Amino acid sequence: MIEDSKVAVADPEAPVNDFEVLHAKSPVFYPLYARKSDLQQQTHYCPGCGHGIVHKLVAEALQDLSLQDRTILVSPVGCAVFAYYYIDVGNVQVAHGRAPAAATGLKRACPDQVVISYQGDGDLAAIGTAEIIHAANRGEKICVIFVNNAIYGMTGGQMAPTTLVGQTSTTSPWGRRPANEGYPIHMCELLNTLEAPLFIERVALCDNKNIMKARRAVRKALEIQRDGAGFAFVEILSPCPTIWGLDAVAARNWVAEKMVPVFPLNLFRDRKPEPLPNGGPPQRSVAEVLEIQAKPAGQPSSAKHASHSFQTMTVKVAGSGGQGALLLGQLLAEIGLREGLEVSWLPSYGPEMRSGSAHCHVCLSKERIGSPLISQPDVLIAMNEISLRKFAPFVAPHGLILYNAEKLPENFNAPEARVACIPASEIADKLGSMKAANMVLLGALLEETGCLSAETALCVIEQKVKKVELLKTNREALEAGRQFVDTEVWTGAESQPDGFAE
Ligand SMILES: Cc1ncc(C[n+]2csc(CCOP(=O)(O)OP(=O)(O)O)c2C)c(N)n1
Ligand code: SF4
Repeated sequence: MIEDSKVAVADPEAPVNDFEVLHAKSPVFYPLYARKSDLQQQTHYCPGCGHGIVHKLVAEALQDLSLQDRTILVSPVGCAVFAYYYIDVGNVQVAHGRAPAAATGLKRACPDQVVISYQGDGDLAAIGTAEIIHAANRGEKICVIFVNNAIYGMTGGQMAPTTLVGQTSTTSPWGRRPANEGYPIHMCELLNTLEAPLFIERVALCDNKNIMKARRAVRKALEIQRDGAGFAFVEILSPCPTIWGLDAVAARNWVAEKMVPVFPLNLFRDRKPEPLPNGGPPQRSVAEVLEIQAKPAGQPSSAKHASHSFQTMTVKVAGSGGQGALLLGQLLAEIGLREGLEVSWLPSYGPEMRSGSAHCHVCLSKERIGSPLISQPDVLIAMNEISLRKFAPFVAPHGLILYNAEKLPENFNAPEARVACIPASEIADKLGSMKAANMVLLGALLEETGCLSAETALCVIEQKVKKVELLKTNREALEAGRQFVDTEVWTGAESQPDGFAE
């Protein structure tokens, strides 16, 4: 545990500022740890665990380099899973082994941030082997802190890729035998065969001198990130007294005596970044990459969004495979993108190629979108009865449901949302193709909510559909959906004369 240590003065009643602070917990740590209400002064790590020391080295380096406000820490699955309770930076906790991939995405999306991937050996060298190798090979501008304690700590001591030959574990109770379990994997040496990494060092938490070396290595790796230079990897041999069945001191000694001979300490690489030809790959806007015309940059956001009455609008489109629910969502997102909105589209479908269930989440927003997952959509477009029954209860109160049928099914308990029935499949069939039912529903949505412009929708459809005949049907279907909303009597759970509840 990391605690303030202070030198006491003679008068115990003296005000706090009479104490001389010799060494205090880094302000990069939260003052209190909110993980458990009764344990706010201490971490969850076992006494003598290396993770606490590594956290301290990272926090102090971030403080000294003034990086706290521009750092994102990606924490792993493993004993360090709760790092976000302790280190007060941007925090993301990711699935087992995926930290380098998540760190890649974060760094590319937020190039000004310093991104740290913090991982144990089970996480990094077993489940995440592919992620770390490819992130290193691409030379991602991230710092990887690899805490190697030769065992899976969190799961109670199963064998890790780094477990020593002869070392017992719950899954190798006879001791690791190379003929059966292979040899320990040396991650630094492995990564050192790649071209791109700039910095690779192995250090150990076996005594104070080596902890100081570890401190320098962590600092160096973070300086490389501060300068936006490239990939840095620090492997830290670290004690796990609990699983090793040793006390804290004996565990430190075990690092020096058993681990270091197998994993020699070394500065494998410390390179300067090489200038990229022509300054590196071109950075192009999303609109440019997708070959769609975006609004001119620099337009004030109020003008840019003048035509959108909402701040954020979320839509779930659901149906069975082949009905075009996912395509409808994609079109909505693309129309929004063309109109200068932030958009996301997240599909979800079953294993069947056709006739399985399929749905997608679409978010249209004037602000950056935190998560593409939508639990309470403003609008549900239900293309069949199963989707209606499944998702209607989750629609936001006073939201809107567009249902692909002439009337609601029997025994349907309508939620607090407005419900409108549109026989989209029938309308589309009369126009020549049932497949255009999604266009009918798109037209109905645009007309009813005014969320996006029908003109932009037409442009998108014209760009997507190359066959003249199909294009004609899709155009007509879009228009038919709009007309239906305008002219037909709607049926709905709480219908007003126009088919919608107030
Ligand atoms: C996707 C997934 N796979 C496996 C697990 C089980 N699991 C949780 S922690 C862990 C081991 C992590 O060990 P290590 O990376 O060595 O970190 P340590 O706990 O030793 O710091 C495993 C296998 C999990 N929770 N989730
Ligand atoms: S089990 Fe090992 S790695 Fe996990 S907190 Fe305890 S000492 Fe640390």
